[in-house]
This record gives sequence, structure tokens and C-alpha cells, in this order.
Amino acid sequence: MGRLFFVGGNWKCNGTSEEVKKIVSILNSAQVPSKDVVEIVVSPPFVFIPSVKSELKPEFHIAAQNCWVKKGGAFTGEISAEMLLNLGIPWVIVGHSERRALMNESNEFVGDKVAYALSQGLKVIACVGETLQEREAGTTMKVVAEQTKAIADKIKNWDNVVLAYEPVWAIGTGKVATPAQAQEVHAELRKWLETNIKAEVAAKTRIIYGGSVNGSNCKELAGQNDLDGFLVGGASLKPEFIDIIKAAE
Ligand code: G2H
Repeated sequence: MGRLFFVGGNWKCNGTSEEVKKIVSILNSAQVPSKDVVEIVVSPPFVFIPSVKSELKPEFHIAAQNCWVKKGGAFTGEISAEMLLNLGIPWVIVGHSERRALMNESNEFVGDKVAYALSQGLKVIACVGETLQEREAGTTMKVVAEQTKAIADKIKNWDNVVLAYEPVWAIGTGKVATPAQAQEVHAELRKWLETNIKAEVAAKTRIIYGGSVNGSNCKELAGQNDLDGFLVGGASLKPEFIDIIKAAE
């Protein structure tokens, strides 16, 4: 079953307008594999989205880093799914571990956000992942299954969902999961989808890996059977992001 490789660049809360211009120019001057080989999204901070969208080559799509859990209104500081669609933004990242930890986003809240974003027509990169303590306690699969179930409980259609497995201990630490560690969880997640949703969803859903992916470790990770791409943080701000995209080939 061919799953199109997917690479997302999550810029997080980084960049000045000058720095953003430089990243855009690096991306625009790169030769990236065709859209039959890889789907590429970049996720700038909200304020830079319109300029990045208008300046980037069409090979690159935009993902917002978050959106509000329901229709917009009196929610100071939030950005609604409707606004993203209004700007022509196709993707949103939901449930990133930084938001789960720092903004106290619960599994249920993340499930609600995924469901609302999908219902409005956005495509969602839904993040799951265990902390170091949870891994050391042997509860990795229990944790990611609970996070996935909270999403599955709220949605009926997985066509527009990419599941991102991002072990918290690997995020921004330089301590990447080994290919075997990543493959083990990805395979378990796929099995979970097969058992709890259906075989077709398990076969089709892209499960991407995030956590200290860089130009040197991407190729071996990309070779794992159940690993369908990457969500890249720090390295997506650097020229090596192009090498990571090319790991799709
Ligand atoms: C994980 C990843 C991007 P980094 O958060 O989603 O960040 O590649 O910097 O570990």
C-alpha cells in the first residue's frame, strides 16, 4: 500500500521577518522531489503565514501550528479553523507535546480540536508521544494509544489525518529515537488503528516521526517500514531541511 511520504517543517515560535525571508529563499532555490514522491508542508508562526504562503513555491504547503477548538468568537489570542481556511491554509498541527505540556491541552481537548478542524475542512497533523518517565516505566504504548483513542473517539474519517509520533524525550534534545525504537512504536500504532478502527485506515494513514530529526539521521529512519515521513523542528529552520525532504527518494 503506497503511502505518500510526508515532511513537515515546524518552525515553532522562531524567526524574524529577515530570517523568514532567508528560509523561504533556501526552500525556493532547492530542487525537491516531485509531489508524487513527497508531500511537504512548512509551519511558520501565524504572523508570518501570509507572506510565506505568497512567496513560497507551490511545492510547499502551509500548516498552522495550532487552531482554536471550535468556531471563532470571543476567544482572545486564538486563531480559528475558519480563519485558516479563509486564508487558504490547508493543514494544521494539533496536539503538539509543547502545547500539551505548557498549555495543559488534555487528550480530550486535543481530540475535540482535531474533530473540529477536520469538520471545517482542514487536514490535521495530530501529534502523540510519551515522556521519558513514561518510556522508562514501560508505558509508551499505553500512553500513545490513549492519546490516539481520544482522537479516534471524536472522528469518523481518517483520510485527512497524519499521525505524528513524537517522543517527548527526543524533542529538541538532539536525542533522536533509534530507527528500531521509532519503527516499534509506529508498527504498534498501525496495529492499534487496525484493531480499533479498521484495516483500511491502518494501511492508509501516514504515521510520521518527530524528535531531533536532522540531515544525518533522516535516511535510516525513513527506511523503516512503518515510518511515512517526518515532523521536523530545529532542522526545518536550516538548509538541511532539504536533505530531510530528499530522504523521501
Ligand atoms: C518535535 C520536532 C518538531 P525537533 O517537536 O515537531 O522538533 O525536531 O526540534 O525535535
